Amino acid sequence: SGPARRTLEHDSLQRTRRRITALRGAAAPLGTPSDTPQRTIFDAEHQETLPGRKVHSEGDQPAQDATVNRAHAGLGATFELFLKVYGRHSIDGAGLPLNATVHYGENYDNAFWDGERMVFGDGDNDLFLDFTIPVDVIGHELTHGVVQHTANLEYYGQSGALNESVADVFGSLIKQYALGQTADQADWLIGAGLLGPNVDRGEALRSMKAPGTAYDDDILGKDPQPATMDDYVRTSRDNGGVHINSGIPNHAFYLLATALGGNAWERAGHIWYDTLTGGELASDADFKDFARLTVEAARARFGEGAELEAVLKAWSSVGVPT
Ligand code: ASN
Ligand code: ZN
Repeated sequence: SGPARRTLEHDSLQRTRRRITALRGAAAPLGTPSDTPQRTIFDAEHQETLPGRKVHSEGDQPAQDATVNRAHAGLGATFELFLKVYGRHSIDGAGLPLNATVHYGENYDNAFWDGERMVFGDGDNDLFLDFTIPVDVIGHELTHGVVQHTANLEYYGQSGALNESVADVFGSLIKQYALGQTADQADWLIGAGLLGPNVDRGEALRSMKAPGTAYDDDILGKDPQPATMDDYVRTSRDNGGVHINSGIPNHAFYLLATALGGNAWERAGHIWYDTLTGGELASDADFKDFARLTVEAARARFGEGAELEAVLKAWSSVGVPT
């Protein structure tokens, strides 16, 4: 007995602990969420019943179904951006498992976040193709989950357009991060590759660079998005134009990111992320409230400098006061 023996026992205990740790894999301190996603993909088999049949779990071999694999990969790309760039563990910041349902409905021309999961239609192959094709659309839907767990922006009017815009901003950043594109290299389109053969004068669902120009077609008509407050659309349709007036904050982000240059997810993305998660953004915030908070976020993170100047200029260019 004595000190020598205690040391031996201690060393042996440490070795055992190290072995257990090695066997278990990543040793996260208690309470720290995992740095890897927990993804599950369900198949609605063309019904509109959720969640559908479980067809793929984390760690499984790739599926036979390319749609399932795209959903799995897109959730992974989104998880990675939020974790590696912003230090956020999944949708709720605490490692929430990510669930997605594919093949929802018959010829279903949309994708959505239902409060608990991402849901993707196959499209009708005429207007739209499979909604898992564009990674920015997957990122958009998952970001609706992040918004729900943070500012919880009400899905109506300007707060709803901000909810939509934040989903587009991070959707686009996920694509840019995955492709390693700088702000100048990015296409700033949402849903490129999604439009079917019948939308012959369109390239995407929305353009952050040039809102109002993503498509111009006999069937869908003209992309109704404004780029500035001069063209703000007052409507009761679309929850008060949430997918329409989102063009304005979308364009402000585009102007900021391209003015700063480099990787948009770094400085511009951080300012938006801080605004969304900083605890000051009210659920009924309007464009002006959001813009003011981006100014404060830029100042808090980067001080009085180029970032702050660029944020002020971006909002002023789209006609939103700060
Ligand atoms: N794809 C749309 C969206 O995520 C669905 C909707 O209108 N909520 O915004
Ligand atoms: Zn949306």
